[in-house]
Amino acid sequence: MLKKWSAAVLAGALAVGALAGCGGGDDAGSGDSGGGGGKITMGFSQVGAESGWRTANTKSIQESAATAGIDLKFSDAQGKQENQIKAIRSFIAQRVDVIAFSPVVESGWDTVLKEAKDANIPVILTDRSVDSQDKTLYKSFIGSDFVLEGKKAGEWLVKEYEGKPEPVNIVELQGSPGAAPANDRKAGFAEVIKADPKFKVIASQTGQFTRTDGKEVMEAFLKAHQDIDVLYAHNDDMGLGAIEAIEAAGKKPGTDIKIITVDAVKDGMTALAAGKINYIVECSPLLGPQLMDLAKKVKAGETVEQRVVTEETTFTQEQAKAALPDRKY
Ligand code: GYE
Repeated sequence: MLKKWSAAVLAGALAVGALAGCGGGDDAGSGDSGGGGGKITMGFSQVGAESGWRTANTKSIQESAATAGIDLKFSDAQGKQENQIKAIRSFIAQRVDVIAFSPVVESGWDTVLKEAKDANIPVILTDRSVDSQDKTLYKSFIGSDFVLEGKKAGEWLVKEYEGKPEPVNIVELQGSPGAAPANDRKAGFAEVIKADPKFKVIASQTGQFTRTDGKEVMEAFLKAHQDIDVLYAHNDDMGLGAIEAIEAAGKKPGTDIKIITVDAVKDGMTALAAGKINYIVECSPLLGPQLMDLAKKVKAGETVEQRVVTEETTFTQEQAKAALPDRKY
């Protein structure tokens, strides 16, 4: 039984090594790579490379690890929870000092997090959280308040249509199924708009947080519904894909169909400044520096806050024009 388990861990370790394509193989199997020398080793499992947000987030983590002198073992899960579980098991087998990851989906983490806890390896969640009831399974969660983001999107809409009694037909492009930002951005938005029955979500489907799917699903929405007033997309990339579909259908994005998105990456902000998007709720991907600080504190045995909420704002078209020249990502 034990043998079988070890073999599985080893297979996982090899798979992750191959996936990550980075160094660190020299200390594999040495027993305690994080022990001596004082240099912290962090195993990080990233969701994938689905969006501009994700690209900026990966860059932030890699750069800040280098700056902080932390040895980063980076693994890309390519959007699959099973890959993340394999990566985490491999990090445990390698005895890294800290494990950090951005969970692809919210549920199904208890077993592997328990394995990390039993191995005495602290876990820090970044960007997205898990729905585990046992909060001792991780030290901290640093990331945005996605429900609040959805609420901010809804609040803009309510203001925009204030005093106009006609029904407002909304289509929604959801993030990847089961992901915390998809669940929460939907919930926060729904909570705000339900106050007025004139707001009607006439179609809501996943666009997987990608441009390609955003475009495809919007094409289908446009074919099925002649009377779309508003698009609410859970990220910029899906909104940008949808803009292509709207233009191809001979409509004017931002005018014929109002568009609200979340993230505020450069491409989104450019479309906002150009009048093709109407409002963006910011979600910051620059989590690297805070994550490295947390890792150092956790390694030093200091107590850290269970929850660190990222500071964020919102952008109108005018604000986007002003902010664009200095936008870093
Ligand atoms: O909004 C989206 C990305 O988890 C906050 O994931 C992140 C989301 C982000 O793919 O663009």
